[in-house]
Amino acid sequence: MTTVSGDGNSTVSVHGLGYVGLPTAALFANNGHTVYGIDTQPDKLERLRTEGADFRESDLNDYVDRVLGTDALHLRERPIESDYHLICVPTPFDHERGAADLSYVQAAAEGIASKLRPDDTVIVESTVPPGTTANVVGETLERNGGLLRETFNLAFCPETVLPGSILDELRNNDRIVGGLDDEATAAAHDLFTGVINGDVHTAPDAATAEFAKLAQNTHRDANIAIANELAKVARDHGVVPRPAFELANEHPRVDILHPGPGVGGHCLPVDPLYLGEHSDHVDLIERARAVNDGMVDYVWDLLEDGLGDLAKTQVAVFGLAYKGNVADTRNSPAKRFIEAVDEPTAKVATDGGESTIDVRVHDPHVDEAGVELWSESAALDGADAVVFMTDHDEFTELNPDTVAERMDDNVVVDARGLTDESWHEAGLDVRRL
Ligand code: SAJ
Repeated sequence: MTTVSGDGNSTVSVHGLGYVGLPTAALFANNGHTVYGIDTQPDKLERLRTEGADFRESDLNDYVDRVLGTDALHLRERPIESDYHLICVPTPFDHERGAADLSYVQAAAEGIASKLRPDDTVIVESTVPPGTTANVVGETLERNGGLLRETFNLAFCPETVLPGSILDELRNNDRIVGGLDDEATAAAHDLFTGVINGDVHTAPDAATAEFAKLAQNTHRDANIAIANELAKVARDHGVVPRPAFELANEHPRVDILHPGPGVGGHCLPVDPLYLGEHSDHVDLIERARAVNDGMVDYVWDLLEDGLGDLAKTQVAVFGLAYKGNVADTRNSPAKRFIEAVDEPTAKVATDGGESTIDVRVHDPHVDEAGVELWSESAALDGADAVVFMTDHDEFTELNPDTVAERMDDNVVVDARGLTDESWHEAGLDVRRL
C-alpha cells in the first residue's frame, strides 16, 4: 500500500478545482503535503493564479490564497504521478436519462490511469450512486492504465462541505472512508486522519460509504418534506406552523425541521435521486422530493390568496439564494418562483384579463448575471406584496413599520418564518409558513 500517508509529506493530486476540490486541495497543502490542483479549464487556473480564490467566505479565501503560488500547491491542466489522487469533479443528475452523469468522473479516472503506479491510492469524493467507485472508476482505471485492480488502492470518501461554513466543516467534520479492500480503506483513513480534527469512520466497503453519503442528504430532504407537509396541514387547520412545531419539539424524540419554500442547493435536491438508479424500492423518497419541489406552488397560492387579483401587481421577492446568508443560487426555490411568473397560468387576473406582475427581486448577498436585482427600498416602494424566500439576517432585521409605510398594499408571504407579531401590529396581512 501507499507508504507515505497522513504524515503530511505525500504528493496529493486533487482532480477538479470547484467548491469542493479547491478547498480540499488547500486543506492538504496547508498540512504539509505537496498538492497538484488539476482542472481541465485553463481559464479557471489562470483566474486562480492571477486573482486568487473567490469564494464568498473570506476565511476560506485566505486559507486557499495562503498556499496558492507556493510549492505546496501547484496548478496544472494535466494529471501527474502522485501518491494520492482525489476525484472531486461534478456528478450532475441527468434528468432525461434519470441517472447520474458520471462523464466527469470517468474522464478524471481516464486521466489518472495513465499516471497510476502500483500502491498509489485513488479516492473518489464526488457524490455517486452506490457501486460507482468499484464498477465505474475501478474499471476505467484498469482499462485505461496498465495496472491490475489489485495493485492500486481505490476508496470512496464523501465530501462534506456546507456553503456558508465550508472551511469549518472541511476541517472539523467527521469523515467516512470505504475502500475496495482493507489496504485501500487504511490508506484513505490515514490520509484524512492527518489533516482533519474530526474522526474518520471506516465503512466495510466503498458502496456502503457511497450509500451512507446519499442516506444523509436523503434523510434531511425527507425530514424537510414532512415539515413542509405538516405546515400546509397546520394552515388548513388555522394553526400557525412554527409555534406548533416548537411545542411538538419539546418531546425528547421529536425534531421537526423548518418548513420553507422548498429545498435548493447542489445536494439535497439531487442526492436522493441517485438512490433510485438501481433500486425499485424508492417511494417515500421520491414523494418527499415532490413535496419539497411543490412548495413553490404553495407559496404562489398564498400570494394569490393574499392579493385576490394579480392584475397590475407589484411583488417584492426578498431572497434569491437557496438558503440564508449565502450567495449560492443553485436550484434555488426563489429562482423557480420567479420563473413561474412567466408561465401563462400565473398571469390570469380574476376578471379573465391579462395580469402584469412586476416582480422586483432583492438579495443583498447575490450578484448574478441574468437576474435583475433591486435595492431594498426600490423593491419595497409601491409593492402590493412582499414574499420572503430566503432567511438572510438582513431580512430578520427589517422594521415592519418601515416596510408597511413603503408598500402600496399590505400582503406579506413569509415562507421562512422571519416575521413575528409586530408585523401584524404594523397593519400587514402576513401569511406565514
Ligand atoms: N431547508 C429547509 N428547512 C430546514 C433546513 C433546510 O427548508 O429545516 C432548506 C434550505 O433552505 C436549503 C435546503 O434545505 O434550501 C438545503 O440546505 P441545508 O442547509 O439543509 O443543506 P446544504 O444543501 O447546504 O448542505 C447539505 C448538508 N447535508 C446535511 O445536512 C445532511 C451538508 O452537511 C452537506 O455537506 C452538503 O449537503 C453536501 O455537500 O452534501
